[in-house]
Amino acid sequence: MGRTTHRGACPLDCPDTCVWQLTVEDGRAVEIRGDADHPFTRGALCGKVNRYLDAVNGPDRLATPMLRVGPKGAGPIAFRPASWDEALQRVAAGLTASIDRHGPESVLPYYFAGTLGEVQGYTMGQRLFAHLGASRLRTTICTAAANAALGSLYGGMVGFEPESIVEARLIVLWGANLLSTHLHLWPFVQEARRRGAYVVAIDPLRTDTAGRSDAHIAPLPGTDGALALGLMRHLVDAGAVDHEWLDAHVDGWPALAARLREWPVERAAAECGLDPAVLRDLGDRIATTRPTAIKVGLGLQRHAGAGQALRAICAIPLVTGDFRHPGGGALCMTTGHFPWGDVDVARPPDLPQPPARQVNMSRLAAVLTGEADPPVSSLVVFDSNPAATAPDQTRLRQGLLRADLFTVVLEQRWTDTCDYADVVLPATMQPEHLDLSASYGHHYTSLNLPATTPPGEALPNTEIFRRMAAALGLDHPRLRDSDEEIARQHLAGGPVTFEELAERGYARTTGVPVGSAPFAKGGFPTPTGRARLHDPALAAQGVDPLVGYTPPAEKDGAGLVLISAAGRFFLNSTFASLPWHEKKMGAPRIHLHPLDAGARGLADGTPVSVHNEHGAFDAAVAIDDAARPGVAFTFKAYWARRSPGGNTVNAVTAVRDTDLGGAPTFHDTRVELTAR
Ligand SMILES: Nc1nc2c(c(=O)[nH]1)N[C@H]1C(S)=C(S)[C@@H](COP(=O)(O)OP(=O)(O)OC[C@H]3O[C@@H](n4cnc5c(=O)[nH]c(N)nc54)[C@H](O)[C@@H]3O)O[C@H]1N2
Ligand SMILES: Nc1nc2c(c(=O)[nH]1)N[C@H]1C(S)=C(S)[C@@H](COP(=O)(O)OP(=O)(O)OC[C@H]3O[C@@H](n4cnc5c(=O)[nH]c(N)nc54)[C@H](O)[C@@H]3O)O[C@H]1N2
Ligand code: SF4
Ligand SMILES: [Mo]
Repeated sequence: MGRTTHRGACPLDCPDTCVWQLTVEDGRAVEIRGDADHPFTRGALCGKVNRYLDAVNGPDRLATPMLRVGPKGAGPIAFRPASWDEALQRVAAGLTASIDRHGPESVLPYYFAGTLGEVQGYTMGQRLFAHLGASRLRTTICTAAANAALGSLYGGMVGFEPESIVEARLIVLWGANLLSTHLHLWPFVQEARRRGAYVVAIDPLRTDTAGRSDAHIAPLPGTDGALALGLMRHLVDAGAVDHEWLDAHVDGWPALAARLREWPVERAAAECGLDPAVLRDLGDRIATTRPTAIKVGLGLQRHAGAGQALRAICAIPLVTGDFRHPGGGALCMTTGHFPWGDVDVARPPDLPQPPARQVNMSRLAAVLTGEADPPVSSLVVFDSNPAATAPDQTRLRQGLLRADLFTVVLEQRWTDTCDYADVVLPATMQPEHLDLSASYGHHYTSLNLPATTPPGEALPNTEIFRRMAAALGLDHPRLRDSDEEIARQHLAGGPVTFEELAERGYARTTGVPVGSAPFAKGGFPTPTGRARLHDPALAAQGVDPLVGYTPPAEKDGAGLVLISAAGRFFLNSTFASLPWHEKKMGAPRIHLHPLDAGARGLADGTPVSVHNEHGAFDAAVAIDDAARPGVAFTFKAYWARRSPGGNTVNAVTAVRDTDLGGAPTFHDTRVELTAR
């Protein structure tokens, strides 16, 4: 067959959505490189995806369906291989038994962003389960607080155009560790610096990104709302409010201005554990620098007060009028700029869908252990590994071990979650299937066409759900659409055709040009086009309608605050079982400031149990002054089955909703340590 090169897109849950060049020999991928033409990829992938072919060609790829024949939780030894026919019969029988016993809402699909693609991501799964009348999943695990906050403030997940950050003169990286999690934005930040920009990182930890910024401010975790209020108060005192722009494009300023009278800089600084001079200095810079760009990370929202924090941070540029300028304003994610509403494709209006309850994915541990009525008695997991990534792991495991729970897992390799399955179905990886990828960090869409042969009998998610529908006796045409048809449905009415994407690989699809200021003249995607500092609709949800501050739930708790941030060589729990990636990350460690280690008599390398009322996990102490005193950190999404003690950091995280959006509060966690 010879050697061919194929353009494809990285499917991982990362804002960069890189385009790659894949070299294929005899149906097998042999080389992967970043596409040199793509304006955001610029010829380089990240370290972890440079080794993506370890995952694609790994000897541990699932190649046949597997049926459980032994106890739950025992791992692959409790399974035997089966044909697709037998496996699908078992799935149909399991789901049907559940429906007969407790009704269709007893079936819960559980999925997230293992692949971000519009086709393999969730479309066919959502169609099948919505048609069945299964419980609807609220996909809250990552960005729900930010979605709700920005949906209220700006009318959607929109912000400044990211490549235009080169125009900014002050860049605030607010809880955003670009060097680990948004690598391809960093060169644009560096370009801005060459043009004279000053870069400030706001993060309780001195991350690599913070260490390489011009200044680093380390507030107490979960206090960003107070910090933002204090900064806005300083802007008022400094006479830096852009009244003309505010009056023209924003609702609610008089009410917020009144609230800011209660937030002198000293109060805000005390709440954040900062010297007031630090706030004043940043406030002065913001007051006098146009354009200022505030790049807001995702991790900072994993606190009880996330909704108010995101609203308050993203209110700052409304007060300064920064959206007037290219590269000015705030940006969390770019998703709201894309012209396609996924909803009609994932849940087509012509497909009958009985009304069904919603289930919050972040509450899975509670849902499986009694919170749901009728109970969830069937769980179908795809594109996700909740046994490693969902909060309250010990309770979740009790739920997954329930004898009366029927669990199906679609996976590429044997994860923690597979241990608790009744049926494991082998899924394809990106080089083997068709997908269409928008982005949450830039403005391009890319098409990924199959280029290699999948291992054994692995199938795309879409095909697995098409066959599952048939096995359940469902034959609506929307449950039979091909992958290409689904991609075309997503593209319908948009600015680029399937053929154009097949030819060029990617296209800019938002209608927002590089170097533009999309909200210079307002036009926010709210019904009135005005941004909302005060949003009466929130009051109906029991939420403060005015931008404000919700303190951390664990504010007065004992012990250390524990942040479990993104690790550079894993992507959530993806890659965490591959030898190269695992070696790069090292065994689980808990990083402590020297003062906190000293106070506990712990030396570097001491094995400890990290524990609280929810559970415990094992790690080795790393003495590290990158941690703020009182704040410890580790990395998220190691696998439990590969961790010492068999638990991960999620054994100490709680099932608890944020103030807005029903998102989880992973970093709003207190722990104590005991030497083992
Ligand atoms: N290499 C790699 N890249 C990834 C991921 C990965 O696992 N690995 N995960 C992907 C996913 S799913 C996501 S959602 C994104 C996450 O992308 P980021 O938001 O950049 O990542 P996090 O590490 O979760 O959090 C960012 C920073 O927020 C800080 N932080 C925590 N609490 C607070 C707080 O209260 N205030 C402030 N100001 N900062 C705080 C953390 O210390 C951390 O340095 O990255 C994506 N990219
Ligand atoms: N303690 C702590 N926990 C966290 C976080 C934190 O900051 N701290 N962050 C949270 C965040 S931001 C997120 S987004 C979640 C993510 O948590 P998850 O959604 O569980 O993400 P991953 O761990 O990457 O698991 C994705 C799985 O999907 C599989 N997969 C990929 N593509 C496909 C496909 O095409 N078909 C099928 N069937 N499977 C596929 C991969 O093999 C992988 O096992 O974790 C959360 N968990
Ligand atoms: S994980 Fe992110 S940075 Fe790495 S290749 Fe994929 S899209 Fe690019
Ligand atoms: Mo995420």
